[in-house]
Amino acid sequence: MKRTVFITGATSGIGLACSQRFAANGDNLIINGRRTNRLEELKSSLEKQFSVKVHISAFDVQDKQAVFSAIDNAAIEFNNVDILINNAGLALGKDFFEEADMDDWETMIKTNVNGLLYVSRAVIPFMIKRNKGHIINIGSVAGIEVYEKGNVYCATKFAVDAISKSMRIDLLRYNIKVTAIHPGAVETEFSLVRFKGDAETAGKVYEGFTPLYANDIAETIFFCSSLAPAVCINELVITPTAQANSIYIKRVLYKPGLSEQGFV
Ligand code: NDP
Ligand code: 8X3
Repeated sequence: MKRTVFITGATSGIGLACSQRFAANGDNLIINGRRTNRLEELKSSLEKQFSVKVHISAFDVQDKQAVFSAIDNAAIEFNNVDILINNAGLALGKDFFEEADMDDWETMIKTNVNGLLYVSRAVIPFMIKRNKGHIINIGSVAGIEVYEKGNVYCATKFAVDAISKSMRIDLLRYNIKVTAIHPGAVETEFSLVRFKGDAETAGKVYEGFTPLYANDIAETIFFCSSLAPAVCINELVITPTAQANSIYIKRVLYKPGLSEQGFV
């Protein structure tokens, strides 16, 4: 059956892969992000390829007013929303607590926590009206164990975990499913954003092991969204086989200057 799926952060990485996976299933989409050129290209390619309807809802999730006015002004599209994928998010910097840039902290909190809250509050009334819906929040292994220099990024993902758990309780009476997906290392634009365009440092994050790719997460999210109405996956942690948790990754490094093999 065709569903309507609202995906935040659809211009790249996991959100982009979800857009492609759900469209391939024949689902109609509402896609969000700030880079409107990418949203327009995505809309036109998905509509052409899969004959689905794609509505663009471009806004910055940090901006409460923009979130509510974009969603309220497109009530016709949002009326039918079956699945909300709260994916928009980012890390900025990886620094010791006392050295980290406090503007980076604020941007992460405003995006990963406030943004998820605003979007959810704007969309949930449409689900309540239909007495059904599925909210899928993208957390992280960083929201399960903290790691050195992860401080505030980890805190935002711990918040996503807590918000998901409390949404699940509070929305029980409306028959709304809440799933939290906690990925490990996924090679996307995530590290390029985190290291502010430094491609060499970003590349090192995925060196010496096979990471997850955005499609792996999209496939997992799609699976969670396709179960019987009475079945909900509450939480799911997914890592590369070479990653045990947010701290331990088995890397085999052969590069000059990184000649030792083994765990890093
Ligand atoms: P990408 O950088 O590839 O994608 C991030 C997406 O979020 C982009 O589409 C970006 O769109 C959007 N976004 C960022 N800030 C905002 C904003 N203020 N308003 C609207 N959209 C925004 O990274 P990933 O795909 O890897 O990340 C997706 C989610 O997965 C994030 O929540 C991340 O924390 C989480 N995650 C990622 C992991 C990884 O290893 N990659 C592991 C665990 C979790 P635009 O710039 O156009 O606004
Ligand atoms: C992204 C994964 O380990 O870089 O959430 O924090 S990690």
